Amino acid sequence: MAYFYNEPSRTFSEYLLVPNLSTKECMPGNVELKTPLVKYRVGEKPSLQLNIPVASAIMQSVSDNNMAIALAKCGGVSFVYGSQSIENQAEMVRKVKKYKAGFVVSDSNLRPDNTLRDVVDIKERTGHSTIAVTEDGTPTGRLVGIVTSRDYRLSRASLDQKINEFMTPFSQLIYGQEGITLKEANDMIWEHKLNCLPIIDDQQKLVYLVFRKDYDSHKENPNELLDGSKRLIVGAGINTRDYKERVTALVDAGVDLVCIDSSDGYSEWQSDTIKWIKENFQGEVKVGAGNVVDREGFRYLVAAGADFIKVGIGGGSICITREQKGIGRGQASSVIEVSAARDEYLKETGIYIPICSDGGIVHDYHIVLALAMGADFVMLGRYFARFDESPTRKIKVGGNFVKEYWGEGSNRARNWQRYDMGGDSKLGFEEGVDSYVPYAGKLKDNLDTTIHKIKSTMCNCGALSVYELQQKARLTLVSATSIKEGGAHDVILKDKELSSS
Ligand code: RVP
Repeated sequence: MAYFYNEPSRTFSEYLLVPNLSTKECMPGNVELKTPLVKYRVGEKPSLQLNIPVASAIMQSVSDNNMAIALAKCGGVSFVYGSQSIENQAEMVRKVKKYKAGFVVSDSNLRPDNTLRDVVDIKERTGHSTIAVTEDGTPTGRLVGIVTSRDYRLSRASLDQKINEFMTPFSQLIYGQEGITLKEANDMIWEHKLNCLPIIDDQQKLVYLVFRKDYDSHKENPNELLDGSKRLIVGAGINTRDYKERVTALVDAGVDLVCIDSSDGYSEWQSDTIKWIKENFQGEVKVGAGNVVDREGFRYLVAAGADFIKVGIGGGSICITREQKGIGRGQASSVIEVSAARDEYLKETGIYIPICSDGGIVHDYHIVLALAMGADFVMLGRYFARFDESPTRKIKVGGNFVKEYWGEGSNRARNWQRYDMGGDSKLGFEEGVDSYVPYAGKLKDNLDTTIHKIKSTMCNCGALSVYELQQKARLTLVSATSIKEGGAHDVILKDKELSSS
């Protein structure tokens, strides 16, 4: 007879934290959010840790090089999406590893024979008003000039005017030579009253741009997640098909860790993939695996050698796997069972395997719940898709700004490897939707608030670290009535009253 679980499958919103004594030390400023990212033996230090317990999802609409840079600057990690060519993905990883705070690879580039119309278009697309003019229009081509809004007046000029007629030509530019330090670049910016300093190599090829504002922002990121060579840490998604070529290229590009991206990770394909990576790249790259939702799945992937385990099936905001296939499990139940399996494994072996709760974070407090239930960090898609740094378009719908957000199992992403069971690919079906999420501005502004909320809740629980929270938290199930009364209730909200009058 089939096995039946005694408990229903539960999600985060069905739980609340019961406060513990908050001692006077319990202030958000004293809370430490450092958390392990990969397995380690107790008594030793994990070789990779996060400074804040968040990762961005392995998705086309979430994690590219820009997201990875923005999130690592705040102390978290991105997994650059794997549903693209190996070359493109490796290039994105390379850009993150090459990134030097304050030194930006120019993302708005044109050729001298382009027109003012192209300038207007690119400005609209990227929101940036400094355009590098290179011979071939690439970010690293030979620099021939710069265009900023000071160089043209839209009201006067013809849109067909060629860039070389109005740009500031190279002969009149102040520039820095490759190898210059950020301090030296900044001194030049101040001395010459510049907004932007191009950095070129000895063949006059553009390498970076340094902006006046970036120097200040560097000082604002004390949590930056850096490797031993002070480069930002970055992850990448892989699949169980082309992993040999993909992992080789990603390691060459400098990736710190990879994660097998699959909706159901309890499979022999994942085991083979992990073993191959361990045999060929031991010591060079760490590998996470998943997703699983129970003890058996956890133990299977750990036995294969996984460095962390990702938990969750069907809980993602854009995910319709449960509807389409009837598989999955409530995210809270999954995290609770897998964390217990991790603790059991720790007792047996002295080895700690970090757990990532992936998908289904609707409110900021769900992150604290996931950590309290035993997760070491969480992975979010919808949350990050809303920000300027996500790779999708920002558009206006019904008077409001939104960003696009689509699932890896949607027809738009066509990431069939993530759902692949080795069957007839012509019979594939969607497991994700294409959607919009409300636009929310800059990543850092939002994440700072979220982190502050997490720390505040931890203080209520009397916990000054993730580990302490995991040990001390007291969780209670909430009744349906109690959920209803959890929000504002029995009052007339002012904005509702106004909108109906
Ligand atoms: P969310 O944060 O709730 O938006 O969930 C993001 C997670 O959803 C991803 O990390 C991934 O595990 C899952 N996902 C991505 N695509 C799809 C799909 O198309 N079904 N699901």
